[in-house]
Amino acid sequence: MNHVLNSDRPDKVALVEGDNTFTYAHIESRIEQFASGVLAGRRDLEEARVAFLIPAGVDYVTALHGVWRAGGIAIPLNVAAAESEWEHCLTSAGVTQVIADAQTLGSIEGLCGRLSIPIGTVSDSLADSVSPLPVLSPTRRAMIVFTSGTTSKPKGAVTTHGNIAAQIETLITAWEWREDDVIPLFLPLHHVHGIINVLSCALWAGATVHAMPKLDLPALCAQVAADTFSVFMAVPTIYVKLIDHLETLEEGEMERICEGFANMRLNVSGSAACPVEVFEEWRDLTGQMLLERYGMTEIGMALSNPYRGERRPGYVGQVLPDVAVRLVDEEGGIVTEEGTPGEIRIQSPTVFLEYWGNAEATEASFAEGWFCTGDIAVIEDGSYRIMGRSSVDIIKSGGYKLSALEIENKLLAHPQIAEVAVVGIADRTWGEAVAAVVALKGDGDMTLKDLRGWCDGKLSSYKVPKQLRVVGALPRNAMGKVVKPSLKPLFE
Ligand code: MCA
Ligand code: AMP
Repeated sequence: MNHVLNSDRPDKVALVEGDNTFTYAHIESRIEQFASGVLAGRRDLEEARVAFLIPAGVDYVTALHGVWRAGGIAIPLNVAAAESEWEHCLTSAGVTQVIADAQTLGSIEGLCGRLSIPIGTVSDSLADSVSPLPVLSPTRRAMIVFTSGTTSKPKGAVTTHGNIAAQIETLITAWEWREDDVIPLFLPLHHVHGIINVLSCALWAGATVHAMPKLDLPALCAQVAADTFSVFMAVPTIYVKLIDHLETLEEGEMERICEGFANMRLNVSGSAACPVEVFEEWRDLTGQMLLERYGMTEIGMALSNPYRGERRPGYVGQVLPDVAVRLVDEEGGIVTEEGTPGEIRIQSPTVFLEYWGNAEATEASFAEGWFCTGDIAVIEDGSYRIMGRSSVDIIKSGGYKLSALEIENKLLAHPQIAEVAVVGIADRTWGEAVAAVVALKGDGDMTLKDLRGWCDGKLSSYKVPKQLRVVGALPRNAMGKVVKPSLKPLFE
């Protein structure tokens, strides 16, 4: 169970990081050294929480797998988060050790000092000799991924080794992952999309991952044009950015890049709805029919268009292997007819164990043993279509799930803000863009620039409002609750 790194061909390149390549055998031995180092004489970390702040690359893989092998719970953190966001993750999960890299160490070591959490790099923890590593059952906790939701602070979703294996296996089967696959990894590695769908599936299959610390479109496209990759996975925003980028290039270069995409065996879109226009523009440019799928941090992937078969634009396809899906209507009845909407509920070995330290939230998220996603869908001609979410307080921007409540709570600390409501407004690039409506104390004014400047360092930059409207008072219903749908027209 703890060997999710392929061991069939040790000499094969597992990871490319800049000019460096790392074989499976090399990574395996580094993981064992690191696991032995963090164990520091103990036999098992016994689910101690080890957080890490490392961009995509060999150190990330070493830390993730090393913590798993040592019996710890791995907590990948957002390398670009604000300090208060890291603090919430470290304290709420009771983190006992932080691993950073040369670049990130400086930004988090002050916080770790204040919280008395030991911090070091991967190299600091590589043991000279390998000690016996614990044998882990699939029911053991393996990872915590922080996810925003309908609460103001992100919750830590805990997956077991068994959950992770099931999340990987269903995709290996459905998308026919192969040892000769090569995939670029530019997605953030504190979310399931990057961690499971790209990195873990590739390393399980014995494929090769090109790790990129961030999305660099020209560099990525040059590699695509050179036919480096066979599989490509991204959020819809990245396809929009690619389409825009391609349109700026001279014809020959654009054609070479489009040809590179055309030659791949698979292009996947997910984490947010892929607009039909994006599907069509991508098909017209590259000939690729994007495979759109649906998932969530708590469940891995659940629905997917087929690898072989019709991929319908605007639909997320059918149920993945070993996953059970039901739709439940507002009265709690199971939907039995096509065309009737209901909330997506999931039962599957891929479904997470719990929210860390939050039994109440865990219990509230299940009904009769089924995980309640909060997403509303309908089946039409055998294919699921996502219609929206049951909560107005969740915003999907560029694939990130953001909590309007979390952003509102931060903005309320602004000395001039009396009332605030945050909503997601339709945006071609981001899917939804964060927009704030504020009522001010006194008769001052506020510009978007002022507000964004004030947010700097207090929130991850992608959560900072992109639009602002100042009003006299927020519209409220008889219960005193802000009527959020009535705010969206302010931005039209
Ligand atoms: C960057 N910016 C954003 C976002 N990303 N604004 C809103 N929403 C965003 N998602 C802003 C920055 O704050 C910055 O603003 C400016 O854009 C440039 O930032 P930069 O980092 O250079 O942008 P980028 O590299 O072009 O990033 C865009 C991105 C990134 C590559 C699309 O957002 C991304 O990697 N998104 C994927 C997220 C993801 O993997 N989600 C999976 C979770 P300023 O200039 O003002 O500072 S969902 C999941 O895991 C489930 C299981 C699933 O189904 O997959
Ligand atoms: P996260 O909680 O960050 O893992 O994001 C999961 C959420 O992203 C889901 O609950 C959906 O709301 C949304 N999502 C993921 N994939 C899709 C998709 N293909 N279409 C529409 N929404 C999606």
